[in-house]
Amino acid sequence: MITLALSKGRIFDDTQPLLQRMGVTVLDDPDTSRKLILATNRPDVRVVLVRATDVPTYVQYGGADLGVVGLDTLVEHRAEWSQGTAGGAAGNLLQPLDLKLARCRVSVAVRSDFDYAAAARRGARLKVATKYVAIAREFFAAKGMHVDLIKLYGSMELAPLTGLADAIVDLVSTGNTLKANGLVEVERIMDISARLVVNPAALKLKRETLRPLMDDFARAVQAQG
Ligand code: PRT
Ligand code: MG
Repeated sequence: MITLALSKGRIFDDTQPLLQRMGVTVLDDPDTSRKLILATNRPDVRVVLVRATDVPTYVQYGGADLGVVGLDTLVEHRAEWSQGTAGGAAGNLLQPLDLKLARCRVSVAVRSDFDYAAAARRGARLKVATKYVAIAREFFAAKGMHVDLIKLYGSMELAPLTGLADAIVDLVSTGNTLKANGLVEVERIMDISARLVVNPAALKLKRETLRPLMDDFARAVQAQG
């Protein structure tokens, strides 16, 4: 049995056309079913639904053989892991494939009335709220900017509006959310897309079924253009 970890919402939805092209159909609808383990039309392939931030953990520990996760989440996971805060000992993650879906970017945004460029020139110490502490730390360190990072788990856009922070580091895709909240994008940190991650031990033990499935993913990505 091959277990594929997906998160509900964007990642699950965007992965479906890819799976369809591979001839894999998920038989339950995660929006109406309460099941966390979903069968597919292939008796040897099943899907498990986990939180987006838990996908790397599931795959790393072998709770799933492979998974789909945003590069943002993967980079943060790796940083926590190397700092030893993710706990435990498990195999590494193979990241064999850019699935080119759920695309967005990690950016710095501020209130439209905040002069970010001037603050940066002055060497002002900025308060930055984000879910992406590792990505933000690395980015501002490379720029030589001093920042106080404030970890949030959601609704980052609210932080500059309430005075919690001067800036946020968050995902942007259309930019509509920033606009609706009177924020502007001032720096683009990295481009993001979903990645297929694989458990290396599973690749050894289940090579005969897992390798062809990975090849199917690669072909489906190429076909999607
Ligand atoms: O929701 P939960 O806390 O369970 O987890 P999650 O928020 O990590 O999951 P989810 O499903 O929201 O996102 C999963 C992955 O989708 C992310 O890790 C990204 O790799 C990818 N992705 C692609 C996005 C977006 N685009 C995106 N636009 N994830 C989130 N957004 C949010 C963004 O945070 C902001 O609030 O959408 C808003 C901005 O969108 P625009 O179009 O208004 O700019
Ligand atoms: Mg979300």
